[in-house]
Amino acid sequence: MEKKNPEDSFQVKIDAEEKIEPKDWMPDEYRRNLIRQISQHAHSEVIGMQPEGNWITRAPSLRAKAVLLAKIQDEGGHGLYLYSACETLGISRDELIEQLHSGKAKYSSIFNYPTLTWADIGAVGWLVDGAAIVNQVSLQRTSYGPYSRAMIRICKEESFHQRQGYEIMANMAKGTLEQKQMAQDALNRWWWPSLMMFGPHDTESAHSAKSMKWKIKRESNDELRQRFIDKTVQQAEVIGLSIPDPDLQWNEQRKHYDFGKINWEEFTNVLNGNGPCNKQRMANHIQAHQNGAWVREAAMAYAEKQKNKKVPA
Ligand code: FAQ
Repeated sequence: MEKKNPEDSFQVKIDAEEKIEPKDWMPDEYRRNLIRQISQHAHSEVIGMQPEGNWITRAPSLRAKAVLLAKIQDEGGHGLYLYSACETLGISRDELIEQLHSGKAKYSSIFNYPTLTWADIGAVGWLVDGAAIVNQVSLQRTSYGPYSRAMIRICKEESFHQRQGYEIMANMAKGTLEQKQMAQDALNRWWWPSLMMFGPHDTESAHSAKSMKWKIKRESNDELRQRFIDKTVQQAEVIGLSIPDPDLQWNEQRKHYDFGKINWEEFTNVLNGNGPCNKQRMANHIQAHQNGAWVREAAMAYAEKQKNKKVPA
């Protein structure tokens, strides 16, 4: 009988919706593409703690502070699940961090924008977590087992994050005129960068074809972006805020909102390290990593000691 080549058998498994596990054979390019995407995702979760961390000490109430703290800790936890999933592909945590610090690995463009007022914390939760959920619900069905399982757990926590942000926006929108203006201003500044989180249009997306074939990604950048817009426009209406897009219009034929042009020049500029906060975000991460060296060394020394301990007969 003619032997199937491993690429074909791999694709048969993918098409049959079987999960690929760490010890299974996989094409090198599948492995590389996953490492790229999962590590970018992990770095995003961890760098994403910075714009929110900026407001812990200035949260307007004890309740708001406790909720924000819990949310930021969740993001750190998401980073850890994702780094662990990525390590199952044969790359070490040190290499992943090195790739982030050298600029070889990206993190989401959205975290290079500043959080100027408390309303920005609302906008981050509502829009950034809202966009992240749309993307991650879809990724729960990704073909790589450890990534898929991490996503299922992460999605449970993200929906609380989105509500935390929407509650802040809803309260500010029904507050004083000044508070409502702050909420609108935050929406104006975070709307377009949130749409950029979904990546370039499908026709420009370098990795989509392969990632869709291998079911790393289950829906395209444009499909997910459209779903986010359709959901969010209605949420804005409910709290009386307006989406800053004069071209936004319900299209009865498509049963979707049409929307204006995204500024891809701004997106490229941020990806190239020239967004408002890129340098600050990276400098903070490098410094925190260096400051934590003694903790890593102590943990490794303890693990080594435990390994060498004689087991009593
Ligand atoms: N920012 O060919 P594609 C969160 C890059 S988690 C930066 O379309 P792909 C939670 C892309 O890497 C947010 N770079 O790429 C939270 C590639 O460059 P490369 C993160 C971007 O991978 C909330 C190039 O452009 N979520 O927010 C971006 O097929 C609040 C060509 O693009 C994930 O990472 C971007 N926005 O599709 C935490 C989800 N878009 O690598 C704290 C998982 C594209 O060749 C507070 N990732 N690029 O150098 C994905 O679903 C995909 O990777 C996409 C991009 C959809 C992001």
